[in-house]
Amino acid sequence: MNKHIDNECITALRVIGAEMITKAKSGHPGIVLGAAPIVHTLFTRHLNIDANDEKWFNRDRFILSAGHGSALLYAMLHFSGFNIPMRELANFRQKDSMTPGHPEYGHTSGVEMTTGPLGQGISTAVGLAIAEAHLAARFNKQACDIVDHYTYVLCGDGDLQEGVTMEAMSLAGHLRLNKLIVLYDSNDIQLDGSVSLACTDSIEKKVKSMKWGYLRVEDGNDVEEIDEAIREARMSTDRPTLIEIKTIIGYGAPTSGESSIHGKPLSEDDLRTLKDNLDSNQMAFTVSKEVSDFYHSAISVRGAQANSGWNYLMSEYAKKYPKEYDLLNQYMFNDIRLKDFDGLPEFSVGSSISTRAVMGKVLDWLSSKLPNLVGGSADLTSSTMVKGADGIFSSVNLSGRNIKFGVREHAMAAITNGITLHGGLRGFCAGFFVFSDYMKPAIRLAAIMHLPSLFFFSHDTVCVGEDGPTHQPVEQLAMFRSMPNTRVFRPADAKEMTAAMLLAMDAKENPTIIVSSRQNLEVLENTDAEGVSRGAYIAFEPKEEPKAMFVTCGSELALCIAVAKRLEKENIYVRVVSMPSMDLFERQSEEYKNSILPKRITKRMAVEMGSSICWYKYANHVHGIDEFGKSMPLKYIAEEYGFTEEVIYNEFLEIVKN
Ligand SMILES: Cc1ncc(C[n+]2csc(CCOP(=O)(O)OP(=O)(O)O)c2C)c(N)n1
Ligand SMILES: [Mg+2]
Repeated sequence: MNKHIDNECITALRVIGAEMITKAKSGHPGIVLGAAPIVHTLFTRHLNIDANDEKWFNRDRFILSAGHGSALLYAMLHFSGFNIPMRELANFRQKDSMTPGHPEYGHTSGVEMTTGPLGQGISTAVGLAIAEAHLAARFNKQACDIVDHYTYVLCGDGDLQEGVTMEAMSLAGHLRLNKLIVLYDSNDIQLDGSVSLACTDSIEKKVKSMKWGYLRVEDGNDVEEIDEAIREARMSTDRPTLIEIKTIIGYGAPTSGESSIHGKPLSEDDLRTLKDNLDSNQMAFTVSKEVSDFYHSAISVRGAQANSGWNYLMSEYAKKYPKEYDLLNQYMFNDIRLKDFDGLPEFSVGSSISTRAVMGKVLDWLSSKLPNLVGGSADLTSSTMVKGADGIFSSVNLSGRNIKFGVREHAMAAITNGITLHGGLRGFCAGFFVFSDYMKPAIRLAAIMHLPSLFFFSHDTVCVGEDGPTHQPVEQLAMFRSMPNTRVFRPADAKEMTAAMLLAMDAKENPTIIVSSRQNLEVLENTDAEGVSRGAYIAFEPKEEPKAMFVTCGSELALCIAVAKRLEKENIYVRVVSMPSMDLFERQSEEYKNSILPKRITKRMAVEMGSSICWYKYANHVHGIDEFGKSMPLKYIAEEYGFTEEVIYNEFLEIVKN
């Protein structure tokens, strides 16, 4: 290998990365200068990507888990031929630039995932690797490995300190995801100072105990050594690999090796010193033709060749396995759709069933119709009733679609995102609603990335009962309803639940959260699938013009209807609006919204067994729960919090009178 050109290129990466940050007066030069040789080696010798076919299905995936190294990623993607012109590198972190502070999926070409919250990248990558392994098992044929790529991650010390990373790595090792390779930028420094101030774990022992391979590169500037380690990692047949690469943070800068270089831009003087130290005489934001030519041939040409080789393989596959080829195309273009509703579970009015049971039944039916649904529960299958089809996904049954996530909620959500992010598959997962707290950072990323991941929850309210306040959700609905680009459904009965599940399948650009009841709920004659698709609808209309109304959802709908019927007998006319999804309702036309919640009806009361805060937009009186729950059997709960006909009736009368 030509050592000279590798060094030229790495210097160019370092200098441009540092220039970007200095010009922006903001960013993280430490990792850019320290890890440039790692990224250079991976991109020029291993990573199969094609800037002219960005979404090439079988490309290798590269996730910059240490998202603060964005300048390095953007510079590398620029040299790899992606649509990031040099002026956009110079525009780093500026308003409306292509190069925002941290990498943003869907915003910058070549960026595979939004990163920045440490731990999310590496955990999501486990989902990508699961997707690859599953699709390979599903579609590959003898001598026709149509799905066959690696998932690479660059992470730092911080990523490995996050709990979510340990959850995800533990599952990845258990599942023997041998095509997952983590490059660990091990520089012994983090933001506040030396890593040893906060962490003295042996990463080697830790990862080995989780059934990972561990390799170590002593000199993070040695391209050959890094290359050799990646080569070895790629040979692994039974475990993922972490390569610990010893680097020097801020290499070449006056304060290299110190924590101050982590997030402090170099001054103009420091930049000059850096260039002197690295023997660079590049003008600002320029590179030699030698460098750009090398990158073109080592990344773009090599990647395009790999892509055309794959296309040839696909044409062979199409000839030999036309049916599978058609199906694979449907997977690849996310075109797996419901063609009929044969066998869709039905629930008769008047019968009684928990919405979690409905969720499970409808999901089983959906899985039988949609072969690309993959997911499972966090060790709660018998409670959430959510599971995937075709047996447990494991190293000996990679075509299984039921993932046993174990009690790893946070990683479960991130992995679900990775499965969806890969393309071809739709990831889902499930747990107790109260423990959605453990999943929030990953759900937030799904929303930011516009990923249609599916999050199913059971045990929606304090009606959990005996398990007490730790298990009784109160504020979680408010949390998710306030999250942008997130669709939350809290269905009132089996019919609304079925409708919500079907709607969730159509989502393309937002995560969906569906929250179900533990307790049985009567299937109401008033509920309506079409209404669910509008987010809110009139579930009960009195026989004369309503002067007041209830706005409610979930198990409280039946209660409000019962009260409204009683009031009707007393000639007090009250409308009941079922609002299973505030987000979906907000997206309806003004005309529709006014027809459901007309301004003339000013006396409104919202009723929900949860935090009242999200309801004041729709009602001036809210009967909610603004305290933590209490442990007691279900039969006492309604009384304890005033969710009885008597209490709601009396409260409502007060409102109507005033
Ligand atoms: C969840 C989360 N917590 C905190 C931060 C802020 N942060 C960004 S980088 C960093 C230091 C991480 O250290 P390391 O990974 O070793 O990066 P290095 O300093 O070596 O570049 C911190 C605390 C973050 N981005 N995400
Ligand atoms: Mg570090």
